[in-house]
Amino acid sequence: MMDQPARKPPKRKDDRVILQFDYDCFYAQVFENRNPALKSRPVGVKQKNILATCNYNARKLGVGKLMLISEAKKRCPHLVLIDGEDLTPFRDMSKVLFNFLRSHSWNNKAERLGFDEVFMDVTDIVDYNMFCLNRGSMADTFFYLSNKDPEQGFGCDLTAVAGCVVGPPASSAQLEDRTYVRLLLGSHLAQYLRLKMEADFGYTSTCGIATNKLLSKLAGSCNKPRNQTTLLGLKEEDVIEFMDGHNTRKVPGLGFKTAQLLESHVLGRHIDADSHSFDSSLTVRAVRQHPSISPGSLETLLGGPGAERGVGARVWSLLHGVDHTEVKEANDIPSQISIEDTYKGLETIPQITEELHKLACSLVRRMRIDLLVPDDDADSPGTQKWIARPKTLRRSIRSWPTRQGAAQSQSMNFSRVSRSGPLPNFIFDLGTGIDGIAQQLVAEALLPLLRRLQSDKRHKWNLQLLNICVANMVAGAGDDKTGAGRDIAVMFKKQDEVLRPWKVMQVSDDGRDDRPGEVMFEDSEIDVAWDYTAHPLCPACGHSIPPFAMAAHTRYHELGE
Ligand code: DGT
Ligand code: MG
Repeated sequence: MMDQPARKPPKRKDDRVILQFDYDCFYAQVFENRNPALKSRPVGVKQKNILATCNYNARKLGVGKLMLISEAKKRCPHLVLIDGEDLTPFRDMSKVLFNFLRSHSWNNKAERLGFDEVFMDVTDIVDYNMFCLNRGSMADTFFYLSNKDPEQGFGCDLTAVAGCVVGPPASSAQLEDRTYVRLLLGSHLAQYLRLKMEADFGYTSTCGIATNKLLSKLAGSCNKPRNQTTLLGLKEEDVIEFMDGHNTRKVPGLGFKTAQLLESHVLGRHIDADSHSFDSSLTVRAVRQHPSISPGSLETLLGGPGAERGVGARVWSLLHGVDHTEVKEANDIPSQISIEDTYKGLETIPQITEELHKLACSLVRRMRIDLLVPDDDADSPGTQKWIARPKTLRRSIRSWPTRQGAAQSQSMNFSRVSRSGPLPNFIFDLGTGIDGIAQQLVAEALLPLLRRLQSDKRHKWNLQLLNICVANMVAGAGDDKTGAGRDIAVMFKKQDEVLRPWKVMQVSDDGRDDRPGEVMFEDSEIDVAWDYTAHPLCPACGHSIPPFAMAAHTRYHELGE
């Protein structure tokens, strides 16, 4: 007799509550919030020749995400198309909404995936509220949002789960079931956060509430948009039933390639690796129940060179709705913030000064978005503090030789050349406007660095690219001594992992990347002494301006800045 493969169901763990938020048609909502008149019209966000997304008015008319523009226009001639090539507004809004959600976390387990998806492990908040719960007055309950301040929270009716439910209907007897009470509380917290996000920022979202990341993501997509779904998977068979109905292609964590191999194996025929359009009807049930599928056989099927270890057991678990992965702790300190633009050839210092000023404004804006958080210890509300301070300022250029300057440019690398220096402290001054800081940065730091690359004042530039970048982040440096000494290298690594799919997407879909390109010549350390030579002061603003930049600076004031 042949050995039956070990097909024991994996071990479950149901003591967590995980929320998965996904903003509805995210890019489209960013534009709708800028221009509310768009909310009643079909809107598509265009990147190259495809729709990155479209709003739900457009979806009702047959337009879909990632559709070719030509096809979308055919289906909906009145579609309002907006260019979404510049990811800055999406990144900025993603950050704002993430910070809002994260500010409600107690354990800091709030993980951002891409721009529009956030997982939160709210087990601690829910357990605290379960502990405080008065089962005699479920209809009139107070949900505590803080374990220190009993006034922070909201009233809710706990006689029913908030929003939609998948799984068997609830009954009052389930109040004895801790998993049920946790999910019940989780659903009300999710609803509170969704409605508050809508009221405060104007963004609708969809949320899934379940006992692990996989299930919360799948539950969330059951009812879209502007809705939420709780998976009441209290018994093993409830979870299995929920999973079984899903198409293998839709199971997060399985991946396209794995789903394909499973299909080929179960259906007994080869599925073309390129058939992205192949719409499988193969369900999780069909794979799970197939007699030859077991953790061991999955390991053989999916393992091999380059495959992760234990892939068989992991996939076996996913097929059963079991996912022990933790929600990562929030940490959004980027390793660097880099802004750049390309040009047809900047030739004069006034031109360069003007462009540097624009880049400096963007840089300061990005620093304030990415590195400022509300300061809860401050006396006045609305005060913000820096979670990290970059220590280094790097400026890179790419320059082509001019005919006139060909001889000098022998020494000027044609690829990127960088110079670094310490980042001046005034950049952290929150009392000065972005524009003022940018101006000072150009005059006192960026132009002097540029001069170091070319000492001949009559030199004619032909700049193709300017990049300014702040790096060498020190967490909580400066006023917040407690943050010092944390291992931020590890935190950066984590952050990179979280955002990796996006980085790839940004590069491949947009041909753009946040990170500066390869630097051919890089200062190995900060070796550039700052040129603090006293410069004449501008009569209008009092800033010290190098003589050669004074004309551009004066023009700047004339423009009414
Ligand atoms: P939803 O969640 O179905 O209401 O719609 P979205 O638009 O929020 O779609 P989602 O959650 O899959 O992705 C969030 C944003 O990310 C979306 O607004 C556009 C962008 N995005 C997602 N996938 C792709 C992609 O494959 N290519 C491009 N260019 N952008 C994408
Ligand atoms: Mg979305």
